[in-house]
Amino acid sequence: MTAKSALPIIAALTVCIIPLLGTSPALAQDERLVNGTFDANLVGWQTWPPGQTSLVWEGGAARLTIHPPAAVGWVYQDVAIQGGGDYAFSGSVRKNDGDVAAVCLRIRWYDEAGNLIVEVSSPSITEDSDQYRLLSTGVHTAPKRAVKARAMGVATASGQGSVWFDNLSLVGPAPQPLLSPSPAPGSTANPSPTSQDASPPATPDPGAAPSPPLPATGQAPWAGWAVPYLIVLSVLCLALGLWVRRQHQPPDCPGSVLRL
Ligand SMILES: [Ca+2]
Repeated sequence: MTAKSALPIIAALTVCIIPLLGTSPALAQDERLVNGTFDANLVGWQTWPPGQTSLVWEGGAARLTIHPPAAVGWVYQDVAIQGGGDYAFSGSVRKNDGDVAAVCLRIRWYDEAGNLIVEVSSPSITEDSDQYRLLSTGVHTAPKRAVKARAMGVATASGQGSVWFDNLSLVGPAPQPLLSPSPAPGSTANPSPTSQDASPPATPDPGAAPSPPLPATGQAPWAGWAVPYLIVLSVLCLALGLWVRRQHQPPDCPGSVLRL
């Protein structure tokens, strides 16, 4: 193979390999709340109890007011979470109202049936100040059977009182899609030699283009198809190079030996 004919192959490999090397898995940790910074509105947030709490957007923050006879109220947002994942809830709180006794942040974990499993809270702020102060629950592991978290800013009041929240953030993993059930330990100690895969692949759609196999945990996402793909591409480019070379060669003399 001459250097000239090898150029298309080198170019093709470069074009294919560089994007593959740039492939990286998505980060597992992410912000789970919507509009926790209250930049322009209160979208995504609700209050409890209805009729005895109100929420007003005020200067890029959320002002929660508790109205008697309620003595406790909260602003909250529900989000889907991954059971067993680690989550941290934090935010800035401004408590400068003598009718508000205390304010804190809280996570409540719920199971698939909507039952409250357990809750965790940050320390409480009880002293008044005109400044925003940071509160955090710290990192907590969601119960294994939890599917939903309720991120709450909670205040207790002795009259009608207001408290302000901003930069609320619940950081943790997104819920993972359900995987096919794995066989019970010991049930497939001696798998049948005729069975190559316990979980048959999904029925292929004859009109759909073939998709690359899903990567296993810890395996590069392109490892399954990159090598055969590059081999086929290399063969095609080699054939193209030979064909171009042949087009620019004088015809072989009768009786000459075919040279590659
Ligand atoms: Ca804000």
